[in-house]
Formats: sequence, structure tokens, C-alpha cells
Amino acid sequence: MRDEPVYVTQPDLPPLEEFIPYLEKIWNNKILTNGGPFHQQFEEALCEYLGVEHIALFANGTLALVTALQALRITGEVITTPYSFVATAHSLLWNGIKPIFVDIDSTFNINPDKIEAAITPQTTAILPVHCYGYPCDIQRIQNIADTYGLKVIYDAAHAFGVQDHGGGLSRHGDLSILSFHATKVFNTFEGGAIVCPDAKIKQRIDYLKNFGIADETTVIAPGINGKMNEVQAAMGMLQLEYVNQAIDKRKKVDHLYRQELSGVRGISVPVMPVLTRYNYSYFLILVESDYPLSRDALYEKLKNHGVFSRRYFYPLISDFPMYRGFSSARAANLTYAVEVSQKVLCLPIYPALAGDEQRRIVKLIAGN
Ligand code: T4K
Repeated sequence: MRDEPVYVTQPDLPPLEEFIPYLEKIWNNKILTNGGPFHQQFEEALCEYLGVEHIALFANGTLALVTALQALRITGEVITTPYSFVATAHSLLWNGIKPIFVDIDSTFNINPDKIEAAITPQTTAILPVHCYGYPCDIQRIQNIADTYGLKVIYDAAHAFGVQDHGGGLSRHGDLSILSFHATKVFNTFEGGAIVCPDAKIKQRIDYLKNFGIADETTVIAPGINGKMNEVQAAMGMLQLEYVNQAIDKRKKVDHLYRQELSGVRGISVPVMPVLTRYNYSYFLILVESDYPLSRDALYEKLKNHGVFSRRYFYPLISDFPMYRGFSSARAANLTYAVEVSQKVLCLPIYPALAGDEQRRIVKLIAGN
């Protein structure tokens, strides 16, 4: 008998019967969107959970990114990483901004040593990604931004619930963006948010995500429709009750993989960054040159056995046709990003993943 397919992730869903009372409330009060009661409650609850001052909810993380750039009036060139999901750079193109790709380092994040060489008179901001929820070198990035008068917007789509010694990771930068997509640690089916440091910028973001409407007769900017609806917000409220246990289960999955994979020749597992709390959003292995198969051959082998791993993030964003030629002439060397993108494989990780499934996956990798 063939094994059941295993995908790179599976959304964590609360018990359906617990969601029904939320839906009943929505059906009764007939407020479906445009900043209803669940929207309000969820913003407050999220601020508390993440330990941040202000949050603006969005229909998804991409609209949050696009709007964050508008909110800070970013133009010209923005320095970013080629090693991310395409949405990071797409948000720049949608704003008519030129992405300038800079190499990553062993943390999978933008290499701060390489940023300064990519700065030109047109540079207005840095858009780093906390890739896999591993934190960027926040201090050094901020120092560079301060020296050159640049804004910093973090794409923290992978970093929900991650904490460093000072608190939630999303408190850093001028703005920080979260995604609550179905494939994320915390999901509202689709969803996203901008974490902002002060009420004034939050007000501007709230206008921008609602067509720029300030009141019935006033439109202050060419805004977009980026709003999160009431069903998403209600789902978020319920999901918050379960997210800690979901992260604990992910932690167990991570630990079992590490244990089972240790000693498999040619496979290395990145060392966990030093954090107060990690979210175990991804489990990645590096397929090294002494492994008997290429990374892609291992990917195919797993697929043939019903295990759908993913090559996040291959190809590099800079290799897609619409981004060719966008690297900085002086900082165009993306050697490390190229190397990593050819070695990484993200294995299935989600709260419901059974230990037996994990052992089967490791057996396949180990060649048994
Ligand atoms: N910035 C970064 C750094 C990001 O990673 C992302 C999104 C964004 C910004 C943008 O945020 P959003 O606008 O999405 O909120 C997935 C997600 O669609 C995407 O949200 C995510 N990053 C990216 C890393 O991964 P795909 O194309 O790999 O997804 P897909 O549909 O192949 O799903 C992967 C597996 O998950 C499937 O094989 C099965 C499982 N799955 C998926 C969905 C959607 C389910 O079991 N149920 C589901 O509903 O992009």
C-alpha cells in the first residue's frame, strides 16, 4: 500500500465547532468588513500577544508590504535580499521602486557587510527578510540606516511569535510585516499585518488600506483595498488560543528531525539562532556535496515516495525574468545566495506531523 502524501506544511485549524459561535455573531450583527468588532478585538489581542504597540491588519501579507512602502513614501531604490519569496520584491515593483539585491550570509539573511556598497543617492530604504524566522542582524542594519538616513521595513512574514532578548522580533525597524497565510505558523486562512511604532503612522496606514478614505467626503491618498474581513479576524481570535500549543508541537517535530538526521552523511542541519523563543516555521536541511544525490535528485526521490518537500527559496528572486539586471553593479555578487539556494530543502513541518512519518522521511533521506 502506498503511503499517504506528506506536504511541506499543513494548516493548523481549531476545532470547527469552536468557530461556529464566531460565525453566528457575524451573521447576527451583519458587519462583514470595514473595521468591524472582530477586527478591533484582533488588533488589540495581537498587540498584546506580540508585545507591540500598534498593528494594522491586512487581507494578506503582500498587501501589507505594498502599503508599508506607500505609508513611508519610499521611492527610488530599495536594498533587499534575493533569497526570499517573490512577494518581497514584487511589493517594490508594484510601487515603481527598483529592488537592489544584496547577498546573504550564513544566517540566510541579507549580509550587512554588503549593504553599504549597494547604497546610491537613489537609495531610500532597506527591506530585509527574517528568513525562516531567523533574525537579521538588526543592530548593524539599523546603524547603516541611521548613517545614510534610510528607512528599514522588515519582511517578518516567517517570524510570527519569534522573540529575541528584548521581546517580539516584529517590533524592530520603521515597520514590520507579518503574514497569516494558510502555510504560516499562525493562519487566518489569508491575512497579514503591519506592525508600527506609533499611532500617527498607524492612522496613515489605516487610511491607505481603505482607499485613502478619511471620512465620508474626504480621500487623502490613492489608497488600496487591503482590509482584513470579519471572518478572518474572528479566525485570528480563535487561532490565538491555539498558537502556543501549535508552536510547542512544531518544536517537537524539529527536535525529532535533528535527532534522527544526525550522522546522515552529506546532510547538515543549520544551527538554531540564539533566541528567547523560536517559532519552528520551517525545517531546512542543506544537501552537501558529499551526499550521494544532488539536492534536486533528493527532492525528486522524496516526491516519488509521496513526500513533498520544497526548495524554498530556489530560484533566487533575482533570477526571475522581471528582476534581471536589478543587482547593484558594486554589490552584484550573490555567490552565497546562489550556493544556498542550490543546497536547501525544506522538509515537512506542522503540528500534526506524526513521528512515524518523520522517521519514514529520514529513512528515505538516509537511503535506507
Ligand atoms: N514575504 C515572505 C518572506 C513570504 O514568505 C510570503 C509568503 C510573503 C511575503 C507574502 O505573504 P502572503 O501575501 O502570502 O500573506 C507559499 C505561500 O503561498 C506564501 O504565503 C508563502 N510566503 C510562501 C513561502 O509559501 P507556495 O506557492 O509554496 O504555496 P503552496 O500553495 O504550494 O503550498 C505549500 C503546501 O502547503 C502545499 O503543497 C500543501 C499545503 N497547503 C497549502 C495551502 C495554501 C495546505 O495544506 N493548505 C492550503 O490551504 O507559497
